[in-house]
Amino acid sequence: MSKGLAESRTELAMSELVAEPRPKPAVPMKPLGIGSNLLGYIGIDTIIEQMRKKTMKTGFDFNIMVVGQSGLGKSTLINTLFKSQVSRKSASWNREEKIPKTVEIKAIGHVIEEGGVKMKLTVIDTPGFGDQINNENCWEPIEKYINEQYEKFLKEEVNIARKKRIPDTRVHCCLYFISPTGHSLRPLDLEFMKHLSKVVNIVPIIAKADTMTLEEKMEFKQRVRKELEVNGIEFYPQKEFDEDLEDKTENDKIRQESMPFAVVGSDKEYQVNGKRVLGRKTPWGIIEVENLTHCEFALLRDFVIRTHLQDLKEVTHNIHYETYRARRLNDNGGLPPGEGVLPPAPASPRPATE
Ligand SMILES: Nc1nc2c(ncn2[C@@H]2O[C@H](COP(=O)(O)OP(=O)(O)OP(=O)(O)O)[C@@H](O)[C@H]2O)c(=O)[nH]1
Ligand SMILES: [Mg+2]
Repeated sequence: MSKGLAESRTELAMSELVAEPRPKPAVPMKPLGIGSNLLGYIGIDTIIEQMRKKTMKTGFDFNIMVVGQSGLGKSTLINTLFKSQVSRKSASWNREEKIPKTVEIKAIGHVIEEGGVKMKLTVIDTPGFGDQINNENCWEPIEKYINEQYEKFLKEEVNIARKKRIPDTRVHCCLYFISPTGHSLRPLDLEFMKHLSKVVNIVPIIAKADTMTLEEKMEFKQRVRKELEVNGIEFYPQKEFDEDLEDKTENDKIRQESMPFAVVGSDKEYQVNGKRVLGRKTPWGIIEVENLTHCEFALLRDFVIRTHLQDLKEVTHNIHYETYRARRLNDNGGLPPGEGVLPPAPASPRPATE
């Protein structure tokens, strides 16, 4: 079912927009004045092609983080993502040994190229949290990491000699792993999401979904949605950022039906009907992670990469980073600390330009 990344939303939208290729003018057209031929072709629609070419040249960054209690399969899901259709074509990823317990925040990067477009996918793995006797404020190291990336970006942005293209290490999406208890969210889950949903796009997911029956899964999903609503926790895609009715209709469906995606992870491959698939072998058969009748991993991957990637990046930049930037600049007289404060502008009049 999976097709290339090149057929992402952007490209589909482009093919719709440029349904009928128009001839390009041989010489740039003069601006239209009053009385000029209003029916003449200007070439505004070529902007899409120009943007496409630029993106092909520069590529883009996408950074995704996994967070949750220890042992819920975060590191495994990262491997699943890298080994799945996302990067199978370019995979040089051959880690067969057992995944150890994660002890520090670690970013793993991978360049994926499809249809001439390069994506630098970075997955940030975090150690399980909530294992301590006192779990108060245990989300702090994660919030600190997220803010550090905003700070790095801000420092680059306010530099006088700033880079043409600022490397983007900001976390665009945070997958929050919920334990498949079938009961309710733990206070820790609620606390984490309450705090972090203000600084990053959180996508809640139910981990190890193979441990639940179909009915249990449906009920649990409903209960989690309800609890998030009752506690006023906004996850991605946030209602307030829907841009139009089309967005709202599409996102309402995701918010009310798909979330939280119930996923299964595995980095082991098995032979099923003559095809090699990623799966988990059990006495009852093989659970295929990319088979939609088995779990929602493929839905999650498509949501994050094929339909909402650009939006995740935009919300990160326009909302979360902007909030951080405004707060930071406000606190420090217009510049981040350590950079000094600009002296007042000279009172002398500007030199004449003409
Ligand atoms: N049943 C089931 N087991 C899984 C799944 N994903 C991972 N596991 C198993 O769960 C165990 C822990 O997986 P990890 O990926 O190391 O978990 P983690 O969340 O990274 O743990 P920490 O690094 O301690 O935070 C391993 O034995 C995995 O094989 C899943 O979807 N279903
Ligand atoms: Mg781990």
